Amino acid sequence: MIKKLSTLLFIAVMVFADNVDAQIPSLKNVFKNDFLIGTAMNAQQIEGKDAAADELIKQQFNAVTPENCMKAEIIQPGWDTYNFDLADKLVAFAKKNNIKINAHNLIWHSQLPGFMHHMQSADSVREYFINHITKVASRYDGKVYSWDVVNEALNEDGTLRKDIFLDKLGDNYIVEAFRLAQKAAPHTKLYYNDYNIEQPKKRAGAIALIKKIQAAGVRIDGVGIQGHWKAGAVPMADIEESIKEFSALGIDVMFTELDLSVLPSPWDKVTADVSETAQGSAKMNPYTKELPDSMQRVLAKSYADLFTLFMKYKKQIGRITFWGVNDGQSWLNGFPIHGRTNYPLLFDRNFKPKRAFYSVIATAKNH
Ligand code: 9MR
Repeated sequence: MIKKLSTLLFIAVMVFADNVDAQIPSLKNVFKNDFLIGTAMNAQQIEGKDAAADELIKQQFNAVTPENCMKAEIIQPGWDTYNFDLADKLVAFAKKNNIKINAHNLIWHSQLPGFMHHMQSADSVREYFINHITKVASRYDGKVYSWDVVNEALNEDGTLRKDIFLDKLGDNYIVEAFRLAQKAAPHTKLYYNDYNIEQPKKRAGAIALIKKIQAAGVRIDGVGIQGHWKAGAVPMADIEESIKEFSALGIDVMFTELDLSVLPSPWDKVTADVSETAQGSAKMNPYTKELPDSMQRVLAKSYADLFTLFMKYKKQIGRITFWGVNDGQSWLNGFPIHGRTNYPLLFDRNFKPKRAFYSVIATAKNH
């Protein structure tokens, strides 16, 4: 019996070792005195159907953000009909493994429930807005560490995005979202989250927004700079300036969806607006077999530069979250062109650490 058990254990260890190497350094450990290190979790991983990813998450990360399962279309699929199944599983996984959850998100113009799409009445939008925030935020108060209360509310020029909430509720809706979240989730940190807010105009818009929330006497604890950038072209000076300016507002700064695309962009702009897609071509998908060493180096250098900067401002930075566990699981394989092979993260498609992983580790004090 004991022999049988030890054989089984041996096989299990071999299978595990095949995917996740227990010997590699751990991001969460090497940065434990600096900031939280997070990853996004998809449904498979939350359901426990991706054992290798789950092992790597436990080994490397002390923060997780649900990639999709707490978004409105999933958590409230029908009017006043909620589905907390996956979100509750995530809470259980995180509790068991001592991981902090950044819940994502309460108010966002995208991935709204179907019933919102043609909603005309301002009263109905208001009812949805109040009920959704109150119900979802209060359920997870004390169970999640933080909420992205409002996500991506700004245009590139810093003005407010013309979405259903602005249209029906007016330009105070963001302050109201934070006020409702503060009431429903008194033990949860409350954040504003967006992409490109390191860019000067959009950053100025975000600062004005945060000041407006603060001036209303409403709590906002932090700002999330998403960090969807390009390897070899990371806007370092803008990022540094943003850390300074946002932290001067007395709030935490987070990098919340970090990934560095290595593929050519069909446009001359950087965006994470999922409504923008483009046509594919072989030229646009140059590394279908593997990422050449020259590009691995570019990626590693960009990550090293970023983490060197993050370490410089570790007092101001609360968390760095990567948007996915391994390259094969990144949204960037499908955006802005479907079916490409991208390599934006620290772990390859077999969960093996890349050169970029070691370049990040090397920036830590205790590696
Ligand atoms: O990674 C997410 C992807 O699985 C979804 O299909 C997509 C749909 O909107 O959302 C992605 O995550 C986004 C995040 O929630 C907000 N910032 C931009 C992210 C990448 O699109």
